[in-house]
Order: sequence, then structure tokens, then C-alpha cells
Amino acid sequence: NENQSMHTQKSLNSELVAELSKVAKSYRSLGDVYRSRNYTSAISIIQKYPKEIKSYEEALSIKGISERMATKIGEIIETGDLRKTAELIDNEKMKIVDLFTQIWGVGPATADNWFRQGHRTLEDVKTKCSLNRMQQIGVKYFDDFQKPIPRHEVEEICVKVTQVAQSIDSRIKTEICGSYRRGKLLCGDVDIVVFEHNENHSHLMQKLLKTLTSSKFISDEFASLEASRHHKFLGICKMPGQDSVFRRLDIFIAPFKEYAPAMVHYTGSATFNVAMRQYAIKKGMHLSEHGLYDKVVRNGNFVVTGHPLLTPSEESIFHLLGVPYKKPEDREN
Ligand code: DCP
Ligand code: MG
Ligand code: MN
Repeated sequence: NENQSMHTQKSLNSELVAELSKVAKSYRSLGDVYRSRNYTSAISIIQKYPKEIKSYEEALSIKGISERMATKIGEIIETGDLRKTAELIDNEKMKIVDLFTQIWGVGPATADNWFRQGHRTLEDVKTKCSLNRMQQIGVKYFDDFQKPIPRHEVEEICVKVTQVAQSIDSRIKTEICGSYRRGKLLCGDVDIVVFEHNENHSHLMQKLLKTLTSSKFISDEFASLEASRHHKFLGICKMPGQDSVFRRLDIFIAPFKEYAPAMVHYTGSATFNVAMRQYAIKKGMHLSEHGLYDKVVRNGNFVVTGHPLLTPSEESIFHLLGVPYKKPEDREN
């Protein structure tokens, strides 16, 4: 009876096939096509084999099964699984979660969730996951965002923003902060702080974005909270030209009178800023991008009142906090 024998045949070595399939699948998602094919071809040979495979020797006797493969089959027969499988699946998971966290706007928790939901590739994420605005942009420009930005391009992007800003108000000054100011040769994004005399920045921000968007320099905007949109732009820009790359661009507008605290804040690093704020708290002070305050009254983490201190320079902020001055290059952590 053909049918019955097919059925028995299928269940004969099904555990073996299941175990080998896991390995093949892991190798495939790890990008090891060669090993993955070795396993899939062994699987199809085993599926055609008419008897239950009971030993390493029997496996080795099957045409097309190599000695290495027979060893693996022997291990599965004797122990029920392959030591290697668990390890491989761990590697696979690590590699994929790592890939997902490289998407702008995706943290480890989201990446882990997506993996557990069965997503394995960027294509899966693109087509099957519900993405917030940041993640949509992250997926759209995934390849470009993998490429770090050399300093000269950071400077070119700043020249562009500065020209437009100064055409709106000639007294405007801009500074490149972030990793660029800390001296990094390659930057993840471009952080530009635009200083103006006005304290309400919505007029400048509107005009700036209108011009930069209509000239196609800005391609996307990450719709930030409405409340901060007047002084913070997070989005994507691209220098003119066929070969240019889409780049992450952040523009922050601040009033001249907050020059030093803004420079400290936007120069970072983020870790360094946390440390600086801790020093402030220990002294009963509060440090933000707007200023340094003493006589601070807190309600939990929320600062209720404080008295602003004069901070004419970055040095003065360090001095008031009682910590030795650090040049931007030394503010990594
Ligand atoms: N910043 C902060 N806290 C955060 C994020 C940012 O204080 N959680 C500040 C300090 C950072 C600056 O903003 O240096 C710019 O942030 P980026 O995310 O652009 O980080 P970097 O410019 O330091 O590095 P990268 O090259 O990855 O952009
Ligand atoms: Mg940056
Ligand atoms: Mn940034």
C-alpha cells in the first residue's frame, strides 16, 4: 500500500528531519547559505530513505550523507537533539535582534518582541509589523543610515542650514554639536544648534523648514511632539546630487542668552550629560539645555523652582558645578 508506506516513511525519521530543519533554518538566517544547503540536501535524502535510521553507521551507509553529517545524525539519534542547535538558535536570535535594533527608532524590547512574533528579516518588519513614524523612516532609509557621515559632509550640511537661517535673520549663528563637536571622524547624524535673539523660535523654525523642504534638502520630518516642534526638528536631509546619501539631521533652535548651557547639552555625549546633571543634583542645582539653576526645589524629579545662574561660557558651568573643565573631545562619558 503506497499511501500507507508514504505515511510510515514520513514519520520514520521525522524527529531527525525536524532537528536538522532547525539547523538549516538557523544557518539560512545567519546568511550561511553553504551550510544551510548541506542540511537541506541531507534532509531530502533522509526523507526518501525507506527505513528508520538507527545509528551513525547506518546514516553513513546512505548515499549522499557525508561523514560529518552522519556524525550529526548519530548525535541526534543518541541524545535526541544536536548540541549545536540551541547554540545556533541563540546566535540567530542575537543576530536578528541586533539587525532590528539598527533600525532608527527600534530599541531592544521592540526587536525582541518582533523576533518572538516570528519576524526574521527587514522585509518581515516592513510588511508585517506596525511601525511608528520614526521606525517607518528607519526602514525606508535603512541602507543609507548604515553609512556614517564624514566630517566634511557634516560641515557641508551645516553650511546649507546656516545660509538659509541667515537669509531669514543675518544675526543668526549656528554651531555643529553632537559627536562632530566631540571630534569624531564619523558621525551618526548631524546636530545643528541655531542661535537667534528671539526667545520664541516658532517663526524661525517655520521659515527654515519651509525653505529647506521646498528645495528638497529636507525629505522627511519625524513628526515630533507639537510642543517641541518650534525649537526641535528631527528629520532627514540629502545634499543635492545623484550619489548623495540620505542623512539624519537634527536642528535645535536656542536663544543666544542660553548659548553655553545649550552648547554643553547638545555636545553631549548623552552619558556625559547624565553625569553632569548628577553633579548638579548633588549640589542642590539643576542643569538643563536652558541653564544652570541653584536654590532648586524639586517635587520628585520635577523641578518646581530654581534661581538661574549666570553662565557666560561652558567653562563657567563646569566651574559652578565644581568639576574640572573637559574639552568636547573628552566628553565621551
Ligand atoms: N542628548 C542627550 N540625551 C539623549 C540624547 C541626546 O543629552 N538621550 C544630547 C547629547 C548628545 C546630543 O544630544 O550628544 C546629540 O545626540 P545624538 O543622538 O545625535 O548623539 P551623538 O551626536 O552624541 O552621537 P551620534 O554620532 O550617534 O549622532
Ligand atoms: Mg549626533
Ligand atoms: Mn542627533
